[in-house]
Amino acid sequence: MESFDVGIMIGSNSDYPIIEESIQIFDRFGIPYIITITSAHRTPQRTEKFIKYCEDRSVKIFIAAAGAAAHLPGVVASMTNLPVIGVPIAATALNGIDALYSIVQMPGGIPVATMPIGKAGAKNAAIFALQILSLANSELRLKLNNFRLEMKDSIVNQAEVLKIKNNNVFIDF
Ligand code: RP5
Repeated sequence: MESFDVGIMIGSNSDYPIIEESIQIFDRFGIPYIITITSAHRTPQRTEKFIKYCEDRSVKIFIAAAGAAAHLPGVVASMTNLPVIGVPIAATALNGIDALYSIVQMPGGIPVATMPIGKAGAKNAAIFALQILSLANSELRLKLNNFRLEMKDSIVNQAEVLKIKNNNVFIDF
């Protein structure tokens, strides 16, 4: 049977452009994932079925992204003992604050690791998942270290460019 490391759920097709940030990270790191659309409110039985499907295929972490009254991550967390990462999406007039509050305020005992609203949250959800997976995977840990170094180099390069633009008045050290 095929196996995956991460199971991803989005509440609607309209959430897909946000969760693409997670997918790009998993593709870059070569991590096998499986993704579906399922809603806590509109398709609760489908959500439960997908969790079981993933657990049977060695999934180790779930990512659930949803907007509005975003109960998907909490409902997933209620149905599994695997770690659940929640991504709030801006889908209503409340711009994601509704989803953030829905996801972050879990009752004691059923945790959801809540990420920032939107694309940064989707990206961080994937990186956080990689960090968990890297606890048992030294090769992945090395890749994550290199990823950090690339980010560091990019900031140092930005500072260098700004310094040149400002006739070296901009202070770098
Ligand atoms: C949530 O409602 C979904 O996660 C989505 O973010 C939002 C709007 O869904 P659609 O009306 O686009 O299906 O359940």
